[in-house]
Amino acid sequence: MSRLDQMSGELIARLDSAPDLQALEADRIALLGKQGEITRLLKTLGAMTPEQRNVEGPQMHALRERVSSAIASRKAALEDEDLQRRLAAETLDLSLPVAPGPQGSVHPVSQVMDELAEIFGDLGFSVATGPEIEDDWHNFTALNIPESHPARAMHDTFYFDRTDGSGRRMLLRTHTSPVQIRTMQTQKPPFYIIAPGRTYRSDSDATHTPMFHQVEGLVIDRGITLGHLKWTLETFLKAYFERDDIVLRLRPSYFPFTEPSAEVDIGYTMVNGRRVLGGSEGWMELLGSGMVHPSVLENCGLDPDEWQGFAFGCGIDRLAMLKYGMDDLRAFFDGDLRWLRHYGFSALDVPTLSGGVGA
Ligand code: 2U9
Repeated sequence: MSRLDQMSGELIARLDSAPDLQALEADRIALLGKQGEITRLLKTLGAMTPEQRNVEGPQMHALRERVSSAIASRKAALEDEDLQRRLAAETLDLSLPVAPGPQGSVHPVSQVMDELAEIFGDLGFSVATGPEIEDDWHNFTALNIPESHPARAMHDTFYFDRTDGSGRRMLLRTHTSPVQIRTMQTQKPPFYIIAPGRTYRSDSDATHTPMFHQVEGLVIDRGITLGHLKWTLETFLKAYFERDDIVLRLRPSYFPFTEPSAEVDIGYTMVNGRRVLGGSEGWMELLGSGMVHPSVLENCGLDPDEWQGFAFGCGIDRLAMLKYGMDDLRAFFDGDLRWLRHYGFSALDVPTLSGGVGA
């Protein structure tokens, strides 16, 4: 084997195992650079006899060719290894679409409102709505709460400075009851309605926010009794909490707009130290209710001897907390996307019981 053949074998082996691109470049300069080993070798051709040059020349050029192609292929292999390493380590996928998907979700309060409309819809009720800015006649007087009545103070009302055209004080409604008053004034009985919506009271702590959501129900028909009230609430709560063992307890109470009035407690059972709705080991206050006061019917132009009815009222935020296990009312209004994502429902879901979201 000639001296150049031996040199070629050693150089190719060294280049093929160059550990990285930097070492390969250093080798390239040391061999093919201006002062490189092979460059200097080629320069010796000038001092040779023509016969010698005819023999050595092709061998030296062949050596240079083999070395530079070995460098090129090792360089390609090292660059490919580098790319594979970077691809494996990079977490940013540049092939993803730029526009993100929908960011919002259905708020639990909206979800519960839709569930209420769905369940009561099945029972023959329709949803009634009305203004959030009300006058004191529709919010109080018509509901048997006259000017001097202590219940007005109890409601911590937000009043406006202005009165309406007929001298009535304007306010933010403290309950959704004025919706039912307006319905009774403008439509004909019988009525089977629920009135969900925003209500306002000047009150703020862990369990009260100045704006909260209420649902009230009203049934006006002939021959309506407390029995219809209890059955309706039981049927609603069994569907809402998706449990057949819901038990209710009616406790005597007082509201100016109902007579008799009753607080409704829902029974719970202790399971592993937690209260689970259903059964009757303990009781939790859930909503208020009663038979519509004859004076309220009269105020709306109905004859109490012909028409009777029941009504109930409940905080929607409380209904949501109980069903979905939330513990702080204030989080409902913080606008914290993490909370909303945790408890909210996908923007594209159909947020009704029949759509299966609550199941
Ligand atoms: C008309 C006649 C009667 C609605 C009723 C309650 C009892 C009640 C509270 C529950 C918790 C409000 O959100 S809360 O603070 N409501 O206890 N509401 S009966 O009675 C009516 C409504 C309209 C015409």
